Amino acid sequence: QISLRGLPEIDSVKEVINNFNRHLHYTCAKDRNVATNKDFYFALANTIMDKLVGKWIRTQQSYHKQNVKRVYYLSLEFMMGRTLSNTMINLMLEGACDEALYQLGLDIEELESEEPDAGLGNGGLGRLAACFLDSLATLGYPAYGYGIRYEHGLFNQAIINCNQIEKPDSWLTYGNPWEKARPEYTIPVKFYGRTQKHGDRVEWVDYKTVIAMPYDTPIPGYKTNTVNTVRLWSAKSPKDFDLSYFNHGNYIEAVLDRNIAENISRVLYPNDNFFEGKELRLKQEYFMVAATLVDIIRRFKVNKTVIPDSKEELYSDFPDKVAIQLNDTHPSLAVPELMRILVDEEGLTWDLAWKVCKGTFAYTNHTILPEALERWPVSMIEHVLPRHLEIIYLINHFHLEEVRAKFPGDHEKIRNMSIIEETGEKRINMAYLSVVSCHTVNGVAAIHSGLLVTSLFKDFFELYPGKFQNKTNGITPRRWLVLCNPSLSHLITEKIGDEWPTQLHQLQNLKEFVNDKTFLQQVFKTKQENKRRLAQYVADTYGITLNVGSMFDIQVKRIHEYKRQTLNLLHVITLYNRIKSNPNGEFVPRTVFFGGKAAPGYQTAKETVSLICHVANVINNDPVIGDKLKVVFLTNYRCSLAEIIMPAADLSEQISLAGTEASGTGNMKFMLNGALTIGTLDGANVEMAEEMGMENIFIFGMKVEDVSRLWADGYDTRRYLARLPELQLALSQIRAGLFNPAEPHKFSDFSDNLIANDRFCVIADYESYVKCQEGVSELYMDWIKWTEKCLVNIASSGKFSSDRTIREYADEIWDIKPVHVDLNP
Ligand code: 26R
Repeated sequence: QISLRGLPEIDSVKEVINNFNRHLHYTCAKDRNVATNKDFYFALANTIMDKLVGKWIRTQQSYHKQNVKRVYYLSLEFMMGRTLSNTMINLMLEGACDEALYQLGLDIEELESEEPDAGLGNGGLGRLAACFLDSLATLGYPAYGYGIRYEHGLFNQAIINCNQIEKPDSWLTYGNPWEKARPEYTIPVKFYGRTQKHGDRVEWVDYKTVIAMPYDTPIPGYKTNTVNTVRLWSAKSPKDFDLSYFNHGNYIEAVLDRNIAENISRVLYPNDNFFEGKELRLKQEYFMVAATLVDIIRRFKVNKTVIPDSKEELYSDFPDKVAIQLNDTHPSLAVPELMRILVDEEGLTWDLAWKVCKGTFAYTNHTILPEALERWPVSMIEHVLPRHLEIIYLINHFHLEEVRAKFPGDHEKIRNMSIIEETGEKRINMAYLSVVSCHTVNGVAAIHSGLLVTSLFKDFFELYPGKFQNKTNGITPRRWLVLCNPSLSHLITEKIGDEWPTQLHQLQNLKEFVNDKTFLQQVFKTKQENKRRLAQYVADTYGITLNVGSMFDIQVKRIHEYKRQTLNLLHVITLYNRIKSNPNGEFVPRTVFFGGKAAPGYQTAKETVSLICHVANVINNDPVIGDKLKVVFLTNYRCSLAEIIMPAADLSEQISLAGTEASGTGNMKFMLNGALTIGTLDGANVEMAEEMGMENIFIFGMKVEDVSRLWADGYDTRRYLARLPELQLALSQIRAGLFNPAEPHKFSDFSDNLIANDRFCVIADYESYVKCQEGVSELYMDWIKWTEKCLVNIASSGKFSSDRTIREYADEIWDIKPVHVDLNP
């Protein structure tokens, strides 16, 4: 029998048991009488970690010996989720561990659930970084992730009286068995001060120093010897943090004050798609980038075998050995920082330093929402990073010379393309800085990359047409199918063999079974089992009993107006009203799930969460509704919860306004797990539809062109409302407080604002959405036809493996090759 879990050979089971007992005793210092599940988790985690280190060391040795070009993925966010089960799967230790824990009388799933998520990210961008690390290691690419070791990741969400409450996430409280501190590689990072000119050399003086301490986490590939590294920096106060205190003999004060410097890595900013120009955030970005570049240059120099005659010669092949990918503009200070190191510290000419930078950096854009673009006030950069401001001005100076040469006399264009914005408070446009400084700029889905060159970077596309590329996002099929959906994985493996987790296009081979009724039945049964698991979670967590026969209709993602959770909710209210006005009519039962965090400062998003919870309470407790309709808000949506949700979905909601969602990656996770999608022609939905065919997806609403036309012609929501009585009713019910009679005015403004200022065209797309949902319900009545389409969805999802994405980056942007790691060279 073919299995993905790895065979539980007797020797390896014994080894796991011995090491487990050893760690329980020596590492946890506990015996079986007093050990808790946490201890058992740590004993198992340490056992698994031991199995990694040999491969980890060998991999790093191979990169060094073969002196290969490396890629550095710089990101302010890595949303890794849990590590234990992923590591067991990638090392093929699952079978042995299952058996060992069984023999020890322990429940492995219970231990797995002791692990806190490493939630060092907000959403799509951070999770993408984590999927990329998995693919880079699986494909054997010499790669490093670099980021910040936030003491507190994304906040935990609680719902109290229908309102979101944020609680700090303290993922490190019990210690992190997956990381190794490297105090020997500590790096000083400078802030503040001023510059001093010595002829044409510039010196940065009177600065303050913070120490960056690296923590390494191994990233094992799936069934390979490759184990890469993600290195996260933690801020430490220098020993002589504030000399003035020590000098005044105020020893205690001086030691207490060390906390201030260490605040840099204290907490992840919880804004998703909203730029807030906070000084601490700027310091985080520079802290990460400065420490990382010292590390990269150190490793570059260590790999030099012949001592070069000059600095020019030393750095001439830097771009042949180093590729640096900027995950959005958040790490884009790496550009002026590398210029500063090369020019001020290494004494290279500006021109040569600039050539090195352009050959090294590439930039990925993840959003075109204007409020999300980083535009740092010049005054703040001047204060925190005085030398970098001068360098940015110089970069802009040479850039504008080029623009003038290309568009002589076009002053408007020159103003528009300046990296320095001069209207209002002077600001640095970090996206423009990145486009100018990088050799390649990419979007994350075809439609998004198209919009980059026709709108956000239109003028830059004229200047450098060859610079722009598309790299459609992907997800790792290991976590998002093998790990989270073992029963479906098993079913697939029985049909098409066990190579699909690394050759996801092979899922195409499932298409020959679309008419195999027994197989469809098995797929259907698997979905039912996964739905039962989610229903059990909902019963345990909220005491709500769900009808597993109902359609599980799910929207999980950050709460944002552009993602239009409100559109979904208006549909829910419409269904509610339809049942109420015709209680004995035919109705396809649905359970509508919402999940996602609202940024703590984003009022409208928080109101959306609240409204969803109020509507849920009313609907779930209305005896007329029964189990025809239920609404569940899944609190604290995160990686580990997504792993339960994705396999259990019938319908995936991907309903952003066309042109606003850069790609989406949740959409791909649902598709891979056999949900059907209702969505707009936005982000990667477009390519999903292409892969599966329009007959296998529910597409509704305006296209990008329609949206442009709507605004050009003047969008008036009242014209839509006038002919949509059901929408009018829903909005007036929200306005009048039908869902929250205790506080009837709570959502009046929410409702009024939607009508007065519908920036994301919820009202314009409502009719098309509701009609489309009727088609969904009709299809759901026929389980065979429904499951056929699910199967086509799964079979068509091969393109969305992050392995495909990473190969494209490697070949078309980074120019790096896989490295074979030999364990016994
Ligand atoms: C604080 C501010 C600067 C900020 C802005 C935007 C912080 C975080 C973000 C998150 C954005 C960039 C993000 O996550 N974008 C998402 O990237 C995913 C991966 O490419 C896409 O799938 C998704 O469509 C996009 O919204």
